[in-house]
Formats: sequence, C-alpha cells, structure tokens
Amino acid sequence: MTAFMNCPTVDVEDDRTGISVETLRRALADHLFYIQGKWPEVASKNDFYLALAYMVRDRMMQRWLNSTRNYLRSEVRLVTYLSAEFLLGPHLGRNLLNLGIEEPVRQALQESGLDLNDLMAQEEEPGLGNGGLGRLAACYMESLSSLQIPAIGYGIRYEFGIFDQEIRDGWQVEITDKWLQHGNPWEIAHPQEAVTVGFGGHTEGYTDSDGRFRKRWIPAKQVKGIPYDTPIPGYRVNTVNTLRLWKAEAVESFDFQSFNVGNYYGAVNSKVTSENISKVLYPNDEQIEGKQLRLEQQFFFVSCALQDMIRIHLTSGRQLDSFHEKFAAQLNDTHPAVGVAELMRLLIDEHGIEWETAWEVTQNTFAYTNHTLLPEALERWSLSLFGGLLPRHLEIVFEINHRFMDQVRVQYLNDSAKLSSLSLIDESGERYVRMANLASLGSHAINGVAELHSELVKQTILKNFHEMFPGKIRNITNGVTPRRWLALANPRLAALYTEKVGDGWLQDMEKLRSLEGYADDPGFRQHWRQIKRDIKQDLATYIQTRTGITVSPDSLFDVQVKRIHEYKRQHLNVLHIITLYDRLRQNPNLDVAPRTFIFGGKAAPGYRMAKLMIKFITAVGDVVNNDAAIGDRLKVVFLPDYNVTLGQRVYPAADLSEQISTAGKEASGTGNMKFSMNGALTIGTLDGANVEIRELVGDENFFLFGLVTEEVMALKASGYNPWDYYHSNPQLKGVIDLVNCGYFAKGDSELFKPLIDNLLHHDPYLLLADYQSYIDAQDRASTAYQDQEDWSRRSIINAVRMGKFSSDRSIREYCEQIWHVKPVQIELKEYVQAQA
Ligand code: GFP
Repeated sequence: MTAFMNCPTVDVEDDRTGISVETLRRALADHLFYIQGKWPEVASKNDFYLALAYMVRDRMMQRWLNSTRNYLRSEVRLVTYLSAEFLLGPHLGRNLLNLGIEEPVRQALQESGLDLNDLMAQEEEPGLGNGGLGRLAACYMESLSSLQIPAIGYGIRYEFGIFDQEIRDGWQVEITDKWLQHGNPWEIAHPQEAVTVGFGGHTEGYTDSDGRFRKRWIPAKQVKGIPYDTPIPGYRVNTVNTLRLWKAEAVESFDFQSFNVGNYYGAVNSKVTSENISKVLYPNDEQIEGKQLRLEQQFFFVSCALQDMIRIHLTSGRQLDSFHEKFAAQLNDTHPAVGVAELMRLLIDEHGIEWETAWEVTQNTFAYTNHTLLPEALERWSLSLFGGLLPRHLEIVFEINHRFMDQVRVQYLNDSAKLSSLSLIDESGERYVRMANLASLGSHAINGVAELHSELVKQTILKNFHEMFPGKIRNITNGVTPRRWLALANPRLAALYTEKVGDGWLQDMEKLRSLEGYADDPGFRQHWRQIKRDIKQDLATYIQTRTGITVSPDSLFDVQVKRIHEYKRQHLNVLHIITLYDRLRQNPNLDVAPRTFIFGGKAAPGYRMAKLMIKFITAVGDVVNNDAAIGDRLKVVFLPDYNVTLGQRVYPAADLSEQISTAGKEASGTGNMKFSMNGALTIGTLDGANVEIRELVGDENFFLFGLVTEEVMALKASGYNPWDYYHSNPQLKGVIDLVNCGYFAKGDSELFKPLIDNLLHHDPYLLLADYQSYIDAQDRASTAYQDQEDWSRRSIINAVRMGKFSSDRSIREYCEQIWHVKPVQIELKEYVQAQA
C-alpha cells in the first residue's frame, strides 16, 4: 500500500469524472475502444450500452470510494440489510437520474448519433427477486443512499434470477434468465475479500490454552464466497452505498488428487457442486421444505455477510463486544435468520467471546421484518436437515432455546402451551427449527410492514412473543422510491409536479400535497387527463406490439400486476370480467364504460393452480377479445414477463388499481402505492396498506369492497360453505356455469374444473363470499369513470396524497425506531486530498 502513496493522483476533471457534453462524448468513444475493443462502425448496440454504462459508473467512482472509506471510520454506524432477494430493476436510468447527468449524457449520445432510450432498452434487468419482498429491498437500498445513511446490502449473486416468462397457447412457459450473458458493467468483483464458508461435518470439544472447555466445528466441505459490489447512488447526494452480492466458488477449482488418480471428471466435480449454491433463485411458493440447497444458500450469504462485517469492525480498530454499536443488521424475512446462530458461533467459537456477551451483542445487532402470515411461507427446517448441514449451529440453537425455555418456565409457571408455542423447536411431530422464532428471539426489534399486518402479527403468529416482550413488535409501513416509481416511470407527470412545486418533491414527497387545490381546477384536470391519455397510448402501442391485441386508450385501464397467487385473487377479477361479458351479451346496449383489463405476473413453476389461473385469464381473453358482439367494449390482455421494467410502463397508465386480496392475507402490498401515486384509483379490500391508502385518500376516492379480517376469520370459524353463495346468487351461478360448461375452453369442460371445483367446495380465499360486493364496487367504478371531470379530480387527490408511501419515510422510521443511525455527509474532495 505505502509503495503506492507517491503515485500521481487522479485528476478529478479528467475524462472519468467530467460531465460536459464534450467530455462525455470523448469518454464514450474511449470506453468503446479500450473496454469493448470496438470502433463505432462495428460496435453492436450492446457495445454502446456497455461503453455508456462504464462511463456512468466512472462518474460514481469517487463518491463510491469516498463513501466506503468513510464507513470504515469507527464512529460511523452502518445499516446492513440482509436479504435473499434484491429485485433491482435497471441501473442505468436510476444512476443517470440520481447523479443528475441525464441531460448532458443524452446530448453527448445524440451528438454521437445514438439515442439514450434505445441504449437504455439494452439493459437486462437483474431479476434477483420474486416480487414485493425483493423489490422492497431495492427501494430501501435506494432510499438509504438518498437519505445519506451508511449502508451495505448483502445478498446472493444468483447466476440465474427469476425465470423469464413466455405465454404459449395461453400457458406460462419458463425460460432461464441469463441476465449475465452479455456482461454486467455495474458490478466489481473483489476476490481479495473472499471468505470461506463451511457445511456439514461434525463438532468436537477441546480445551483451549487457558484451560477452558470449548467447542469447534469441523465442516466436511468448504466453499468460497466472492463479493461482487454494485454501487447504489443516492439522489443528488454524494452517498453511494454498496450492494454486496456473494458468488459461491470452490475453494480449489481443480482437485489434483482426483486428477492424479485418473479421475478427470471428478477433479472438477467439487467446483460444480460448490458453484450450485449461487446458481439460481428459488421461486416463491415452491414447496421449500426439505430443499437443502435453499438452506445452503441462506447460510452461505449470511455467513459471508457476517464475516465481512466482522472484518470491517476489526479494521476500524475496535473489539467485537462493540460489534452491535457498529452494525444494525436487518433480517429481511426469515431467510437470513440462521444469521442469529452464525453470529453466535463466530463470536464464541472463532473469537473466544463468552456466551452471555455474545448473546447480548447478537440481539442488539439484529432486527427482523416479518412479511407474511401465510402458514406455508413460515420457514422451518427439519432437525435432520439442519443438523446435517449445520451441526454446530444446531447445538447453538438448542442452547439458546434451553436458556429461553428456562426463562419462559419461570415467567409462565411451566405453562406447556406457552412453552411449545415459543420454543425455537417445533415438537408437534417430526421436529423442526422454527426460523420465525429464532429471528424473533435473536433480534431486539420485530416489525410488520403495514398497520393491519403488524397488529395481526401481534395477535396471531407472534402472539406469545408479543405478550412476553411487549413493545418489541412494532409497525413500519412499507414505502416505494419516488425516484423510480415517479421520476423514471412517469417523466411526464414528474415534469408537471416540478413545474408546479419545484423539484423538492423528489426528496420530500409530502410536498405534493400542496397541489391538492388543483383538483378543483378544470384547466389542471384537463392537463392531467391529457398526460394520462398519452401514457395510455404508449402502453396501447406496446400491447399491440407485444400481444397483437388492439386496445383503446380511451377505455378504462383496469390493471392487476403482481405475482399470481390464489390469495391475491386474480381469478376474482376474471369472474368480474365474465360477469360483464355475460351482461353485455344479454344486453348489447348496456351503458358501461369500455374497459381494458390488463394482467401481468409470474406463477411459481411448481404452483399448478396459479399456472391454471394464467390460462384462465388468457382463455377468457381469447373469447372476449374475439367476440364481434363485444367489439371494443371489453378487452383482456395478459402481458408476458412482468418485471420492474414492465412495471414502469404499466403503473403510470392505470386508471384502476386492483388490490383485491382476501382481507388479512396481503401483508402490505407495494404495487398499491405505485398505482395510486401515479393517479390510479383503487378497488380493494381492507387489507395490508390498502387500509392506510384509503385513510389518506378518503372513502369517496376508493372503491372498497369485501369482508374485513374479523369477518373472514368468523366466517371460516363458523364453517364457510361457498356452495350456498353459488346457489343463492343467480349472477354468480351463471358465471360459474359458463366456465363449467367449457365455454372458455373450446368446449372442454375439464380444463378449469380444478379451479372451479376448488371454488365451489373449498374456496380458501373466499372469492364467492366477496363476489357480489366486488361486482357492486366495480359497478360504482364504472359509473364514476363516465364522469371524467370527477374521475380526474379523484385521480389527482389519490396521487398528491401519497407522500406517506415514499420509502424515504419508511427508512426514516427504521433509522429512528430500530437502527438508531444518523445520516453521514460524504465529502467529495476527501479522497483526492488524502491521496495527494
Ligand atoms: C411480500 C408480502 C407483501 C409485501 C412485501 C414487502 O411480498 O404484502 O408488500 O412482501 O413487504 F406478501 P411478496 O414477496 O410476497 O410479493
């Protein structure tokens, strides 16, 4: 290091940092030549994209390194966000926006004969997440940087992210996501900071040099974790935080012992199995129980992260008993919960810290966010699987539990129901480690993600934890970043906002509230409508190109985009479409607003019902779209391969946002926020954050329907019989019968039988119970849409009252209530001066 101290410093005005159009042009040509090895005549669009991306990355470098260097200072407290998923969306647009260099870059490209939008379309988005949970992590990373909070995101660099979806003959077909195939210009590998992670093997006792009895883990296999760093710049600040994703590699990529005895293929075998760990993202809703590779992934990235954090802490010159003062580690769901046992192991076994101190440090380091109440999503691992893979961790979990159960016994006088529900081990049959209990006990704070959800966490899955540790569970309602979901997704609306209130709303979304008066201004409403129509026209064009379906931008765009799942009830939406279709067939002169129903979302490959729901949507679409008697009055579109990029097209174009989950099932939802802030009205149940959206926009600007959570619970408890609803409601009966007779399946009455039978005989998500109320709310929406002036007024109110749902607000709450961290301003000159 010292040998380089006398090197000449980098000139900050040089081709790597300057942002004049001329400098940018030169930098682009330079990267094309020296990095891509191409000259303009032979360069592909992807070459130009990569050259552009490297050029933009250069312009973050100084801020990035300054931020990183700053965080090593001992007094700086860092947030580490541990998440198995980060659904980032494209980097280029966000980086240009946050650095504030979009205009000169656009111009430099133009002068070089290139188009920025065209090159932006080249970027393959990193789909390293399934849906809401992963996207939330991405919004939070962006807000952390924008609020200048020192932070590192830790996760897995999956070689294959969420699959690409194609629709063939109306069915979902999964295609491998090869997001890395053309290179990823946004990441930098740091193999010199690799760590080693063990798996399997056994434990043994020994006496250390001080005569203390200690335990150690002798793993059977070791894997190397290589960090890949991606910069996440804040909006118009110097902070550039790091997303550090780990790739698994073999410790030895070639086993010479095997090779020498003639086993050529065996010699590379360990490389292959080691690399499997970061090979592919698990799709949600797959039956994960018993999937050893999934636990390997979880342990792998968490161990890498904790070892990295310990290294950082020791570098800053402090002892490990103050580790929690340096780091606030957030567990994004239970996926990283094994970190509780791993931090204990690292502190006790590797660093010789006493149990009590280690436990205090661990609890003070972690906090846990719960994202779901669905029983099938609550992770648990059988003792045989867990202990086989992590024998030392199982011992530690037992010891934590043993001490905890003693405490419970004292507090509750041996109450066996309390003991069994609080235990980290599920002993009701085959024994399991309960990850939610481990996360809850190993953390100093637990939070749900919307007010209703947090209350339900207290009343249901963590009831006894709540009783034992009052105040430990709290709520932090989710949020989404206005930079991506307004400024990038909806530049027209963003420009209108900036024209009216200046650009401060991008840092403080509550500023939009001052626009509320415009809801009563006919001129403004006209402008508002025009913007929406232009965006709808763009989407209509996209729909035409992508699906061949012609839709009218003057129809009501009714949109449901999210993972396909029975609890999210896309099939309830379809029952409404069939109802309208049936009504129009019976009465062609019916006065209803023409509608375009737009769906998008992926079904987990192993989730048969969800895949059938996709076929249901497309099959109904096929009939409706091709029925001459219906014409343009109803259209149904399924947009393939829903992802962040597509979301950016869709949210701004929506008139009506479908948030129709069974009450009590959707923890928060974040799509609901994105729609509303882009001026859509919501049709929804009192579920998740819908409740808070409705409170803000007012009942009159929200189409509410359905049973509330208590009613759902009561109905189920009293013995819900969907059949009764079918028999007593002729409209519903007509719809179900139409499906049952094969009308939407070319006469095949078997195709949708699993779906319909399930509704008629089980209906776990109460579609039939909510059907009539949903149809009534849809009718209200339809009537309301026909009064365009009033609709615009409501749309404006929806949009400008969404300040609360900026992820900046959520992150501020985490900082104040859970992490106790403060912003740190990054000086831009510091790095250069230190080098000089
Ligand atoms: C989960 C929950 C959502 C919640 C997000 C983020 O989303 O209600 O908004 O997490 O907290 F279900 P998915 O990952 O299941 O889409």
